[in-house]
Amino acid sequence: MRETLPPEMKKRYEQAKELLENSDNIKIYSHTDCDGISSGAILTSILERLGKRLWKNYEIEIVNLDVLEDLPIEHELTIFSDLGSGQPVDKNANKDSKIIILDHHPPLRDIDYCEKVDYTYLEINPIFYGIDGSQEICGGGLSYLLAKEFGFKDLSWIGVLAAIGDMQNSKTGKLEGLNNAILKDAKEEGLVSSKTDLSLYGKQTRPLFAALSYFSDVKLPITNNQNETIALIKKLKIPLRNTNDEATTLSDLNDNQKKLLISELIKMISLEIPPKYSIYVPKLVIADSYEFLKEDNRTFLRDASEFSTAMNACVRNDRSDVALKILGGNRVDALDELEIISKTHRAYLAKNIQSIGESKSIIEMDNLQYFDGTGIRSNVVGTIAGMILSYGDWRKPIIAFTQISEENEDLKISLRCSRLLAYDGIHFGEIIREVAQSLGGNGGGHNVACGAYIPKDKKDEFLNLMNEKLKGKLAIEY
Ligand SMILES: [Mn+2]
Repeated sequence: MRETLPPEMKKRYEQAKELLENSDNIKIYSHTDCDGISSGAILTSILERLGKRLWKNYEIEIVNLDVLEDLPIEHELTIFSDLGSGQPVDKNANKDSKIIILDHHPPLRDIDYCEKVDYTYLEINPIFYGIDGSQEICGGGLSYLLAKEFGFKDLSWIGVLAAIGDMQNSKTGKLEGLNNAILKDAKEEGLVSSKTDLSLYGKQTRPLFAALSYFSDVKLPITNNQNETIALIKKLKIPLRNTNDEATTLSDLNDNQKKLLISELIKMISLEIPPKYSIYVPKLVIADSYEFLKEDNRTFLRDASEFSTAMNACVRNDRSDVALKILGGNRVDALDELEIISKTHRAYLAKNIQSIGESKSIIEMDNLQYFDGTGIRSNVVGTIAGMILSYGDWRKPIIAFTQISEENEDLKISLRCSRLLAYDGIHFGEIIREVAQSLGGNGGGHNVACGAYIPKDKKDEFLNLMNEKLKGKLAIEY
């Protein structure tokens, strides 16, 4: 995988730099997720540093994809980041419009489209150059590369955060290609460190016994059972409290203790899985982890995964303003607000997970399982599905549905699955897109986490079609 920009792509960055320098009235649209908010933060930092704010002449809006359908193009320069390639965003452009798109999603228009229109249209998308937009670079990375044109290499850490938030490392357990080049910049700047680590969520802030209990790619005796995780920790002679008498977190462990835990987990997993999955087991427990060196230890801003969760909590609770402040380095009030948002968010998730997990409302079909998430906000139903997986059967994907919004009764579908299924080659994002489109909806996403929108009366048909499509693809009997 290449770590430098193809010359043609680099040329477009030089053009983008010029457009930014020469425009005064600028609008940024970015996507409502960690990657989108990260790109937005990088772009605003660039504009701030160019002095664009002095005349209050740029604004940023963090939006869902559906607002892009009929957007007026009113500013001198409009920048779309982490979105735009897949939507008709230039529909209302006129000959004076200038548009920049920095997106890593599959493009609707081809690489030469800019030559066919009479306005300035500059689309930078890695897919045009054979670079994989799902694991080599994301929206935040693309925005960082623009910052780098200006010499702002200190923004590289946000590119790393974006990549982790976008799960760009999910296939191999580490950042690769252009993402790795960005990581190198961040290391050179002394902002990020990375190491091979035990792959558990909550390294800095979750007690180890809790972090272990959330393991759900395979149902283990420790899954959702903190008595078992505590017994395991004691068995390995790892102290439950650290030297400061706080609950031990993964970040407190030394290499030897991590090794013990890794080999114990590998043993436990191997007992539970069909042989064909054996080769993937190490990838379930070992992955690179990334730390932000300017953040305090034992805070959720120190570890890239935990930081990305906090950013998602903001955007999903309509508080992208707080996320932008945090990323822009304005921590004074924003940190308190972030704390409250994260807490409320966690409580909302926990309440829903408990009621679904305990009411045994997961319904089994031959090749999938699902639950009715009616009442759950559509922008968190995926997160909840991922957490509910540990109460169901890890051999099958789990599907949840809920109403899109109060005004829109159509259904938002989310699918989550064990990483083992994805490693085994099933791309659920593609399957769900196909099925949703055949029912007049749309969908897509990653192989382990994806979603769709379908008409409200198509639920049963959707489930039956998915069930049918997955026939023979899963290792259910062994
Ligand atoms: Mn993205």
